[in-house]
Amino acid sequence: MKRIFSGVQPTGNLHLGNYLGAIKNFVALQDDYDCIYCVVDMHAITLWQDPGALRANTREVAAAYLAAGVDPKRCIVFNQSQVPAHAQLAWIFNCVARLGWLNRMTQFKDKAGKNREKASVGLYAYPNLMAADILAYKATHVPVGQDQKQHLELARDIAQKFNNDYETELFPILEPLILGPAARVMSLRDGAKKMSKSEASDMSRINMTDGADDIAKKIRKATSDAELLPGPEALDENGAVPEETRQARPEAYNLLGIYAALSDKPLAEAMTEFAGSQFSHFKAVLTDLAVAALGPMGHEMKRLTGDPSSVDAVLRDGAERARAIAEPVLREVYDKVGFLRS
Ligand code: AQP
Repeated sequence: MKRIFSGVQPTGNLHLGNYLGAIKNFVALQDDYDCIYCVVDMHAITLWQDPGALRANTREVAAAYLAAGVDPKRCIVFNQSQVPAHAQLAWIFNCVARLGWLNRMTQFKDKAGKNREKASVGLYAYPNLMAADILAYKATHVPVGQDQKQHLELARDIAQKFNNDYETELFPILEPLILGPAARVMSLRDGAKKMSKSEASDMSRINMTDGADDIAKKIRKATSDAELLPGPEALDENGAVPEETRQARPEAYNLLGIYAALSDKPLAEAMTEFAGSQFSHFKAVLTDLAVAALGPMGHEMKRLTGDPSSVDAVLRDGAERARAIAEPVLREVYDKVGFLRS
């Protein structure tokens, strides 16, 4: 069976973008793939994390996977730092990837901002660790949101360069799986920015643990425009929103995309439903849908995080199964590189 690897950083404020862009797809994919879902705690410390908060957030991401429907018996669910092969392989990839490749990564530029000189080396080398995460399991498919596409292309380049340099076919070719109409969920306050954990305003995102009142308030106050909602004739022949059309009304298309993803409908069908409607009517329907989808999951996440030993047991079991796959791959890599094994 083809293998999938994906992960979410335990950096707090898990939101609807993380759910629709990643976690919801994790659940759908577990029937057809051998799935490894990681809480990438080593990625999280590329920016400062309070140790106590990191522990709590690690359990919260694991709880989100489980509450969304990831089955820890069928899938491997674990946190990255419990499997040393990630860091070991990342070092080798630090020596394979080229500086020029990393210099092109837009996420580093965004996250380092103007203070580049003060950014951690880990933040810069983050894509190499991400390549190691995936390739330590020889995973072939990686479900991520649109924002991670550039990192995946880099991971593919690293795998190819390693294979060329060491004259091997050890690593497979990676395929991104960017799924559904909400591969990029935008901020509720500014349709030009992605919904993000680190955005200061909590009104910009719907958190996975938000209650009905907060969800309703955030959707009601979400930025909209003065026009009626567009119909499906705005879409191109593939049922997607042309970029210029989106840029003209980013908030409208963002909310329609969220509606389509939450209701498991193609965007064209969602747009047919609301063509010519007022935002106020659409927002009321969207609120009910979001509360119905997120409410039970938020409750289950809170129940699980209230019982940390049960979450830790899932992570421990997952880590053991992950090590059993990654360690032999790492041994193969070490042999290719020429590291002596006594
Ligand atoms: N807005 C989004 N729309 C769709 N998918 C998204 N993802 C994140 N934001 C959106 C997807 O969620 C997965 C986990 O992301 P991550 O936690 O590893 O890191 P991130 O992409 O940096 O997430 P955030 O929430 O935006 O955090 P900050 O604010 O720290 O940068 C990935 O599959 C990602 O595509």
